[in-house]
Amino acid sequence: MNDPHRPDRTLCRSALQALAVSVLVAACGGDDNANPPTTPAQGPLTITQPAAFASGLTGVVSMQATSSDPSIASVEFQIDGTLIATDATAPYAATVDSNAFASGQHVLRARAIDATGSQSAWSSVIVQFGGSRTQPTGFTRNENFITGLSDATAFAQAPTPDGRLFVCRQSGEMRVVKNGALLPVPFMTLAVDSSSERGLLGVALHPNFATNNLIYAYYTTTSGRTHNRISRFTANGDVLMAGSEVVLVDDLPTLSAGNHNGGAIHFGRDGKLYVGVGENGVRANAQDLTTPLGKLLRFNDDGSIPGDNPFFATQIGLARAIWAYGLRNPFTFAVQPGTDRIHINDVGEVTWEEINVAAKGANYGWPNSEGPDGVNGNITGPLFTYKHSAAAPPGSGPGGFFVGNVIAGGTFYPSSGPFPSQYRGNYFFADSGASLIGMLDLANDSAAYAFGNVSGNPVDMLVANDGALLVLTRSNIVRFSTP
Ligand SMILES: [Ca+2]
Repeated sequence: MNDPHRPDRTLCRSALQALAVSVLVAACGGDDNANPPTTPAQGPLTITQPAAFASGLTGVVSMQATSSDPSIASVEFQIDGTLIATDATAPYAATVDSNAFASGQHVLRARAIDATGSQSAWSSVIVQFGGSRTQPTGFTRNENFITGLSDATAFAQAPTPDGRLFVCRQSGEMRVVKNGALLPVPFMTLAVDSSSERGLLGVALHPNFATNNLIYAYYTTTSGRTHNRISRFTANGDVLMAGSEVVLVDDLPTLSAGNHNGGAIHFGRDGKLYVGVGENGVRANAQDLTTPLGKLLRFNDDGSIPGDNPFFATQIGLARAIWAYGLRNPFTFAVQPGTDRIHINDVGEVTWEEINVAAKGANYGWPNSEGPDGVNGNITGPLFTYKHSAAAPPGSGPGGFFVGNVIAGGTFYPSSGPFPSQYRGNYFFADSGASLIGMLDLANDSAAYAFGNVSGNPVDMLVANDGALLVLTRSNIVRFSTP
């Protein structure tokens, strides 16, 4: 019987004979159906300590790397893409204080540098820090930055010096946070159907809000029939200018199920309004290009549909607004400041949560694909995906040690700001059920690191005008700042 694994075993045996490096025993695995290598060997350098997928590490963590390459001049050690130390003397070693980092997943890397300055590839291990740290050292987490909300769903910040926050409550109120205080008088109170996952679900401020005072909202109305609607409002100071609602999109389909409404809305760098819409509990909607359900939509700021949308020429009605499809419940997405990059957080069913890179006309696969499963044909797989349950061994699967069940919140940290350089330019995401904040290192193959956690259930995130990371939970706004 043909054994597809035989070539690998042969390679492993010869490698063992040639190098006698004990760590390769684990890398080769004990049987033909072994788990992935527990110690990846990349280039001439191998991290021998800690072991890959080591979990519950606390205190000072020792790192060691070995190599049979005599030309090595020094070895550089990193945690989460940041230099820890350089060691010029074998055995190559460094230490990192796990207490300086949030509990959860971190990535340790090492590479060799020879006398000519030439560098090896990074060797890396994924590990999990234990303990109970809720944010990295040097950061402050204020869980009570804003309290007194309930059933919050989304928020946006005015791009003006006052930095007012507009916060949606599912039950229809939009509230204003001004000078660090929740104003008692709502900006407006919309008549909504807030049963199940319906309600006031999204808010965006016009790019020229500072001069035109235009605010956009996505909410479930029962006007005529039960459906989601996108309207534009005009602010008069901290409250709605009476009678200023202009309904821009009123032909989203009549809802059947109460769940999977999506609801996130944001302006792209192109000045277009992007809208995440769930498949409303009907899986087939996501692949059906005749319905706007299960899609990322794209509109002009007046609610009309841009002629350069990918299906404008082939669809009719609201289906012409489709920008990307194959989504289940894109409850949150985020636009990178200064670029066209958009990350869509698609809430999974029972197995995977995923972050997708938005692209014109792309199909993210639902319901034929979820997370890394079933990605084939024209399906665009996720940038990052994590599971609802731990892999075996924990940390070894896609998503590493990240385990959650509702991705809800994402934001790009700008390329400048008070956060240290290793945090800038990265993508932060939140899981509502696991109450965790993760960070994708976009400069390092989108490796994921634990950033922090919160007590409540996140539903949205943004980077405030002052460079702090704000996490909206159902009841509070949590502020992560430096120091
Ligand atoms: Ca997908």
